[in-house]
Amino acid sequence: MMLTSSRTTVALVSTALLASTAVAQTTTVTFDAGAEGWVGPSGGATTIQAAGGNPGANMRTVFNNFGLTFLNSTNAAFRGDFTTADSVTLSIDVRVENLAFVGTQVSRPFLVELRDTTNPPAGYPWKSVWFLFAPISVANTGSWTTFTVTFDPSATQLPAGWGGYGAETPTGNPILPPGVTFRDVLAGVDAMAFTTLQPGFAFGFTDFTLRLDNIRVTRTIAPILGDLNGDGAVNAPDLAILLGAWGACPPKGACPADFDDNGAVDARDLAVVLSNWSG
Ligand SMILES: [Ca+2]
Ligand SMILES: [Ca+2]
Ligand SMILES: [Ca+2]
Repeated sequence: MMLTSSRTTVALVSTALLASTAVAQTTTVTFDAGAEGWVGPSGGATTIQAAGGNPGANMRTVFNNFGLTFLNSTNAAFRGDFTTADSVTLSIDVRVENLAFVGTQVSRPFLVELRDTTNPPAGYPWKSVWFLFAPISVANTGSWTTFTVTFDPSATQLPAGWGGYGAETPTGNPILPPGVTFRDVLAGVDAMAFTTLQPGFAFGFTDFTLRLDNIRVTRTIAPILGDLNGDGAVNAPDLAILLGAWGACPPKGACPADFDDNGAVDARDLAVVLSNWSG
């Protein structure tokens, strides 16, 4: 039997804050359902292997070049507008079997890059923001290693550990184009890449054999006070839930609409919904 869709789970995470909930949507590419849009470097030998992953199926590439890039420009989970989430977490499992330069084992940078290919700056194929993980090598990541980064997609400044691409300083360091913020790029991501090609650096021909598994994106939406059905808006359906629960609500804490936890759904809770009304 073929699995045909991404493994998408919606987790409801309770918070202690006034009975509201945060919603986290996670997509994980385990390679059990194929590549799900992930492609290896052109010219390399990239295959989906049924075994040897973390666990099971995985993507394996054997490649000789300056560096290698795995790209996804088609799977909606890994592109689009990330700024609709309050927090985003990206992660990937890597295992290096061989990473050699002229016969000697070496390390290479490893980064995740979020590319906006729409209206690229003059002289550049895209503008992007990228986060540098620890270097990969047989010594560092010869067994399965998970790399993870969590960020606020609405940040205007580059968060710690992030770089930009699409322009450069007078000394040749890659930066975001003038007037383009972290958030601007995150609002229109056309492709996500995991790559060894760190912007601003040049590398010699390198022999790579490595495996990838569990490429994951989690988008978390913070709780909104007054949103009783968890749809991200405070409006008529929430008012209906509140009115339907109107009155005494023992025991204390049993009613989500009792925002102030005073043992009754009453005018004070109605005021919370009305004051957070988003329509
Ligand atoms: Ca797997
Ligand atoms: Ca709602
Ligand atoms: Ca109350």
